[in-house]
Amino acid sequence: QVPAVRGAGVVDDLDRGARRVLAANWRQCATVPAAALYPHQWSWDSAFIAIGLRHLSPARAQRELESLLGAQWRDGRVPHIVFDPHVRADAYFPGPAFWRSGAVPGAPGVPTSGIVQPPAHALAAWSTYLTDPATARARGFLPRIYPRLVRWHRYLTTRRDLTGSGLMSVVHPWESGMDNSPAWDSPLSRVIPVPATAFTRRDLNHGVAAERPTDEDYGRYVRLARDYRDAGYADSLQVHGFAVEDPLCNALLAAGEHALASMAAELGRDPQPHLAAAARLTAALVSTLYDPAAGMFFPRDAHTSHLIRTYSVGGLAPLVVPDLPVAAELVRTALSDRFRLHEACPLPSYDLTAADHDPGRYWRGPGWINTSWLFWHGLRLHGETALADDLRRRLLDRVRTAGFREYLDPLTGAGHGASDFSWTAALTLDLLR
Ligand code: 9WN
Repeated sequence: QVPAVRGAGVVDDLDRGARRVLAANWRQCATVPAAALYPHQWSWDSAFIAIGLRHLSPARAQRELESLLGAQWRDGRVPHIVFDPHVRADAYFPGPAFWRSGAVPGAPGVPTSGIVQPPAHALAAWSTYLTDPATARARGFLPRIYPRLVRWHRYLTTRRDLTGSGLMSVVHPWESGMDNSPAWDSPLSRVIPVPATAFTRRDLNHGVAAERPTDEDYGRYVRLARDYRDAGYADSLQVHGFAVEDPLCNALLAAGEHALASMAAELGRDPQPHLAAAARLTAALVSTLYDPAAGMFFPRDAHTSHLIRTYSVGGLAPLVVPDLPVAAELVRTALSDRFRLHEACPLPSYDLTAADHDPGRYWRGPGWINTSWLFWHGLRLHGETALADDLRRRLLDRVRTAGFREYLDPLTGAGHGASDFSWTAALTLDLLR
């Protein structure tokens, strides 16, 4: 039964609507983020999708994560895209022919990209387990997933610690999950774009140019990905023209170590190494990326060691870290004019007071449900129940009015980007619980 949808996308029954989206976007063993624009499996999308799917079908949520982790490389990296070989080669750029994972020793049989995305997976796996431990035990979910998650985190904390700070670096804007965030403008300015004639974008077949990254952005993305590929996906500052210690990724790693500790205890193993890793990451996050005067976390350029003082929603993400010593300060910043937590919804991806805030263009202003969900999760974790409940109510209202869009204008609520976007539907299901 398709729920009644009126006008621009009003959804009368959020629960049924979300289930419809997730059913339509399911492919054998994983969910695509959006049928036309993103027709393969994406890494951090699958983590958020599992968080919603667990209410619908715990077994399917487990399969979502197992299929992604099944494409893990021998060095521990979990690729940002696992390609569906049945999908037309020209459906998405850059596709398997660009990444050439098949030529890399230690890459899986299925074609994948060679870069990563924010590590939300341990958090998702533990939440999935907790929803239905009996099904998880019957399927052997934890024994299967835990060792892979451990190797994934080890890759990030060792090979991706490019400066010795104890923090991981992202080496491509796509790795941050916030591709064209203004936070990347300064480190990207050193990267010479390949000419737009050297590649064919496919995203513009399905998305409006004014809501997507520019051709110049893409020229830089292609340059960085090509250089990484041609270096055999080796990790070192010499190889990476762009390398940034990102608060969002490092916060998810720290929160993920707490989740791994719970999994270890459940499996009868010692949780202590994970708790120690979480404490180390939290300390490094605060001492290296937190600016007390601003009450904000900023990314750090690994090449120059300078903080990038741009207010992006990624700098609020450390609220997901249990025991974060500066949680109250971060909530204050979210309530300030830059993010207007009390009224803007979803939480803007970028500073509302910045002259170049663009409420319709991707990660340069619009609000996204996943980063808002992370902040909501963090508010609950730190005892900010009233703020959390208020944010949850307003997020659901926004989705009810705009539909399951990819991103929304944080002040008007107008929908942008893809429709029937999977993590919007999945996280709506979670917020409804
Ligand atoms: C590149 C799938 C992904 C999300 C990212 C979002 C967007 C891809 C693209 O879509 O990125 O990975 O083609 O623009 O920025 O966060 O995971 O939904």
